[in-house]
Amino acid sequence: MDKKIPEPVLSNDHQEVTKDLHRHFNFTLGRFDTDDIRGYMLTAMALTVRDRLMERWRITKAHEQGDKIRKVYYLSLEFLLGRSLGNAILNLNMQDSVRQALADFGCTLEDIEMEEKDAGLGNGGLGRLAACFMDSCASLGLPVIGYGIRYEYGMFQQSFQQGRQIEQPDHWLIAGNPWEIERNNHTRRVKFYGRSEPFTNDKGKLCMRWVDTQDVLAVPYDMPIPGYKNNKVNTLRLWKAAATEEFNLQEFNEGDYADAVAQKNLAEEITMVLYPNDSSENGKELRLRQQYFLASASLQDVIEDWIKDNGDNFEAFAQYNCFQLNDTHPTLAVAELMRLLMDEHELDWDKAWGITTETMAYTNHTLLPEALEKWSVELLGELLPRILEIVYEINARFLALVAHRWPGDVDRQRRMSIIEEGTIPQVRMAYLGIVGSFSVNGVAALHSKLLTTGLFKDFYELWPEKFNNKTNGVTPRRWLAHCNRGLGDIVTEAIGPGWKTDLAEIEKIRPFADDPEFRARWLEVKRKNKEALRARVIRKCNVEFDLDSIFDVQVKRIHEYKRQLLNILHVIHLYDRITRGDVAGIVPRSVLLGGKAAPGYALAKLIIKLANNVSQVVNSDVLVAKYLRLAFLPNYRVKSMEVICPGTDLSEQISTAGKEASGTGNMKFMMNGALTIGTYDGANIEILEAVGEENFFLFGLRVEDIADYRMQNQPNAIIEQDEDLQRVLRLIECGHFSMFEPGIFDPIIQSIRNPMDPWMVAADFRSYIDTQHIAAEAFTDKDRWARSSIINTAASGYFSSDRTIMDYANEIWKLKSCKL
Ligand code: CJW
Repeated sequence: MDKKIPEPVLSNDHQEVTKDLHRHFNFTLGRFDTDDIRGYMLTAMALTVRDRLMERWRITKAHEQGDKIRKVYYLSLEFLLGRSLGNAILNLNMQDSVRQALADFGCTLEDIEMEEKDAGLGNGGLGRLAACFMDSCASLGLPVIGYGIRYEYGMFQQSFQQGRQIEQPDHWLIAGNPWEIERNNHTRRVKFYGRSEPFTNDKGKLCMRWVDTQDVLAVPYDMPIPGYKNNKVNTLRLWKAAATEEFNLQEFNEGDYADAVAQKNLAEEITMVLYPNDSSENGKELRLRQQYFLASASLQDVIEDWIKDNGDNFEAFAQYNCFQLNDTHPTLAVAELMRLLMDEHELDWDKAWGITTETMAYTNHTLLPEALEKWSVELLGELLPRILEIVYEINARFLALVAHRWPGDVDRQRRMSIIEEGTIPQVRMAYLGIVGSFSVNGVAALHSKLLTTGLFKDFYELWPEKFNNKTNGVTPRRWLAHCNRGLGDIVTEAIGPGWKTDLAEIEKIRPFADDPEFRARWLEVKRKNKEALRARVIRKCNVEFDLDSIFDVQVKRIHEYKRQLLNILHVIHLYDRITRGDVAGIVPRSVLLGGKAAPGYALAKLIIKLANNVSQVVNSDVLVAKYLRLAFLPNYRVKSMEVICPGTDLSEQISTAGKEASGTGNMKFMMNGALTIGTYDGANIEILEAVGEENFFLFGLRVEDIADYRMQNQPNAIIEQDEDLQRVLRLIECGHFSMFEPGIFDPIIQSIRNPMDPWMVAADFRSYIDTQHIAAEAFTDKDRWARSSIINTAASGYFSSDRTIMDYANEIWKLKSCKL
C-alpha cells in the first residue's frame, strides 16, 4: 500500500533554532524581559526541540498506520526518565545549533539543563531499566509503546536533618511539563468495587457483568521518546486518574456539595503519588488500585485500537499484539484481558485464554521474598470482584492441569496454587504472571538460573520452554555519549562513532589499552570528570575530596542486601588504622555513598544515619584527612548519576550473593571506565567474565557457599577471630559515632551479630577488607589502572540495552524493526 509519509521540514540549523527559540520565549511563553530568564529559556528550548520531535512523531505514526504491524506494549508502574532535554538534543543531533542559539541569549546549555527537573517516576533499577528500554526501542526502530502512570508526585526528595533522612514531596509538574501532550480524546473508563452478576445476553448466552461500580477516568498524557538520529519517535503513554463527569450528580443535587467533591478526590488520588518501596514493604490498597488502573486503561486502549480496524474479530489479535509485564506490578493484566475479551467482547473462555497466554510475557526482577507481591483475596474481592472471580477460574483450570500431570501430588498442587491458602488467603501475583504468560524471564544469567532451580522450580518442570534469560543493559546514549562527552569523544576519535548505535564496536578500543599516549588522554578525561564530581560533592555535602585519591562510590537504594553497611565498616576500619598510626600501604581514598531508604524501612534509615555520623567524625579529623574522606550525597537520582559514573574510579557492587537480581548501576560504571569491586552476584558475574579476573576485584561467598554456610553462620565466632572487625564494632558499640545519642546503632550491631543474619555481613568482612586493599594497591600503578579502565569500557558492549532489547525482540516478541 502506498502511504503518504510526511517529511521533516523544520531545520536544525543555528538560525532556524534561534528564530524558534525567540518565538517560543516571546510568544508562547510571553516573556520579554531578560532578567531571570533561565527557567523560561529552558521551556522555550524544550518547545523548540519538541517541535522537531512532533514532526518525527507524526512520521513514525504515519509509518505504523494502514498496513498491520505487530506491536509490543511495555507495561510498567515505573518509568524513571530523568531529564529529557539533553537526551533529545543528542538524539536529534542538535547540540551545535542549540549551543549557538543559547549563546545569543548569554546562556550555556549547561545553565538551562540545570533547571530541568528529573521525571522521577520510579524507585531505582526497575524503573530506570524501563526508561533505557524505551530509548533502545526507539533507536532500533521497534514499534514498542510504553504504558505507565503519570504520578503527580514522583520519588520523594531526600534531605538530612542531624544525619537522618527527611522525605519531601516531589512536585515535579509544578512548573509544567513541556514534554507531555494530553490526549483527552483517548480517555478510558476503569471500574472499581460493585459486584459481578450473571445475565443472559440477547443471543441467549449466559454471560457475566460487573455492575454498581465506581468508575474512574484514565486520561492519557503522551511523552515522545526520540530514537537516536533515525527520525523515529515512539510513545510513552502515562495515565492520569480523573473523576467521571457525572460524578455523584445525585449528591450534588441533594446539596451535599462537599461530599461530592471529596468523592472526586478519591478518584484522583489513584495517580497522586509513586510508592517509594523498592523491593520492600508492600500491600497497600491504593497501590493495588494503581496497578489495576494501569492494566485496565492500557488494555482497553489497545483493544479499542484493534477494534477500529478489525471490529470484534480477535482471530489475529495475538499475531499483532504482545504485552511485556515489568515484574508482577501490572500482572492483573492477565485477568483483565480475560475480562475484556469475555465480558465486553463476548469471546468464550478458551478463545480468550488462548489469546491471553499468547500475548502476555512476564519479567521477574527479584527473588527477595518481601518483594514478591501477594494481594489478599478479601481486598481483591472487594475492590475488583469480577477480577477475583476470573483469577479463581484461572487457578481452578490450572490446578486441574497440575493434577493431570502429577496425579495424586496434592502437595505440589498446594505449592503451585495461585491462591495461597492460610488464615489470610492471598493471590500470588508471580504465579498468575507465569500461568498467564508464554514467556517468563529473569534479568541476569545467575538470577534466571536461580528462578528455575529455586523460586519457580515447579513451574519450570511443567513448562521449561517458557523460561528464559534476558540480561539487563543500559543505553549507551545517555550513559556514555551524553553523560561523558570527554570519554565519548576520544573513543569516537579512535574507532569512529559506530559504538553509539552498536556498542559491540566499542571492543575495538581494547588494543588502545596498550597505547601509552591513549592511556594518558584517558586519564586526563577521567581527571576532568573527577573534578566535576568533586565540585558537586563540595556543593552538596561540603566535603572536599582529594583529586588524587581513589574515588570509591556506592550509589543505589539503601537496602540490607546491598550491604552499604559492609562499605561503612570498611571506612571505619581504615579510620581506625589511620588514627592508630598504622598507615603503611594505605592509599588515599574518597568514599561516596548515595541513595534513598524507603520511608518505612527503619534499619535502612539507620544505616544512613550511621554513614552520616561516621562521615562527620572522619572528615573532621585533620590527621585522617590526608588518607580518607566520606560523603553521603543527598537526594541521589538519575541526574546525579550522570555526573557520578564518569568520575568514579572504583564501583561498589557488594550485595550478598544471590540477592541482587542483576543491577544496572554496575553497567553504567564499567561503561565509563570504573573498575568494580564486587561479589559473585547478578550481572557482576557477566561483567567479570567480559573484563577478565585481572580487571575486576572479586570477593565474598558465592550462592552455593551461602546455602551451606547459613546453617552454621556464627558471626560472633568470626568477630572473635578477627581483630579488625572487633575493633570496628567496638568503635560503633562504644558510641564513638554517636556521642550524644548512646546506643542508637544497637540494632545495626545486633543485625551483624545475629546468627540468622541473611546478609552475611560478618562472614564477608575479611574477604572484602583484603580485596579493598588489593584494589588500593592496584590504583597506585597508574598505568595498570588506566589499562584496566580502558578494558572495562571496551568490554561493556554486551551491557547495552540495545543488545538486551534485540534479545527481547528476537526471542520473546518476534518483532521486526520498522526501518525508516
Ligand atoms: O530491578 C532491576 C535489577 C535489580 C533489582 C530491581 C528490582 O533489584 O537488581 O537490576 C532491573 O531489573 N526492583 C524491584 N524488584 N527488583 C522492585 C521495585 C519496586 C517495587 C518492588 C520491587 C515496588 C513495590 C514492591 C516491589 C511496591 O509495592 O511499591
